[in-house]
Amino acid sequence: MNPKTTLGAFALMMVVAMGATAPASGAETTSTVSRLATAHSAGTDGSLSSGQALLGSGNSHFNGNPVTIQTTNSGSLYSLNDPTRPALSCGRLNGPVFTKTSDTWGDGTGTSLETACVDVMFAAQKHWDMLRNWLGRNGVDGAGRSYPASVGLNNVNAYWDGTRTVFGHNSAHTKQLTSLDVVGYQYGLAVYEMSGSDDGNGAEALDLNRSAADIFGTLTEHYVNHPLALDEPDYLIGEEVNTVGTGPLIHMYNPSLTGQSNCYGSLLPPPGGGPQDHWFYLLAEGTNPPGKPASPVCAGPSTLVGIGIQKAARIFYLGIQRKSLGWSYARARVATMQAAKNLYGCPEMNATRAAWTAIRVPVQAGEPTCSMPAPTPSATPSPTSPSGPSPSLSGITVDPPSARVSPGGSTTVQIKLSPGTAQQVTLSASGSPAGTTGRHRRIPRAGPAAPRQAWFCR
Ligand SMILES: [Ca+2]
Ligand SMILES: [Ca+2]
Repeated sequence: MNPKTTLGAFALMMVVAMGATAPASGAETTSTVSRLATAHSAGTDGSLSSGQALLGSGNSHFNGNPVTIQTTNSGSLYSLNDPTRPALSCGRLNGPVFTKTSDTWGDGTGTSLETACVDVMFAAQKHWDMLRNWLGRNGVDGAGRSYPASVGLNNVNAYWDGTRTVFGHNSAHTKQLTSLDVVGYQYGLAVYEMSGSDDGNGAEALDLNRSAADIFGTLTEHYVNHPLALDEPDYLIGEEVNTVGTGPLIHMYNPSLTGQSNCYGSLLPPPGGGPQDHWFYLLAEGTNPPGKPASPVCAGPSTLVGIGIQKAARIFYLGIQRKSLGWSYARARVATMQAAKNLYGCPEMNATRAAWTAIRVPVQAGEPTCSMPAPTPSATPSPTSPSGPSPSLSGITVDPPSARVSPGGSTTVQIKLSPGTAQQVTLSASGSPAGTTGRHRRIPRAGPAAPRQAWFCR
């Protein structure tokens, strides 16, 4: 492969490991691999082996009526299988995927499990689209696949078990826990698990994991962008389902409102994710966003200006691609600052740093600065292999400098020129280990934050 691209913005280099049993040379095999291979075996994900992709009509409980969901037709039956997002399906817990002779689903009530699956399919499909359109990720697992969902858990709970998402009901038995943020949360746990590498079970790692799910749930809600009459975007978790009868479980702009920590250094068991939730809000929205809740700071300057949720999302997402054993708030600070610098530049990196400081994660040794090297117009980069060294060409950065790829999975590195440079650069992939392929594509730089919507001004 020897394509050319002009890197006026930035490009993504994706390295894909082929096969399910032969790890790429230099790549590490993780426990995730066997689980993925099992989940993807024929028949275990509930998907039909063949069928025609359709747009079904759903009567949802949380997302309006009608909603369009992707379904499958096979013979005389329609089913809640999504052939365009492989392995995504929905059925009763320990039962089959829902099927029927018409492609109209649900009755809009909070107690109907078929309706719950309408909401799950809608939310999971939008979550997938958000991953693709905002973050450049190919599916929940990063390799073009999702996971089945089950509804009807007879418990006030919802969870991701490593092979599927499962949804129960609220304490009043009036609603299923299938709102946009709860579904985005559960599939977000899957995305987080399959980003970077295993982060262990340390208290900070668990806290950051919980928060990452909050962020993915919130991103799903913002991507869908429902009007106020429905499940409008916010930085609350569980506000629509009223899980235990006390309203939202998390207020990301002020986690202390539900007993979580606002600040690093005072993590409260069990892991609640409060500090990173708070960081994300401060980065995206700042301390006093018009029409949105104010957010306090724990340290540093009292006023922060947000950079918008899509930029914050991409910085967060690129940061977690560096996740590894012993993941911590300190390492998340460094990783996201590097991500912000590579994706956007100094203003965004400074905003990322300010948000960490504001939740009391202190300055770390080796964190990036903004003294960018002078560009070299004639430079030609040599993109990294997944385990290769970081290129150090003047004016060109590759992030992350290395990554490991599970068999069947992929990783993405970003290649960016210093601001102010626009030049013809030849990308080539060479020295790839056996069983891997490399490809690159150009993606547009994210534009300015979307205009504030009227329904935020309440
Ligand atoms: Ca909402
Ligand atoms: Ca919400």
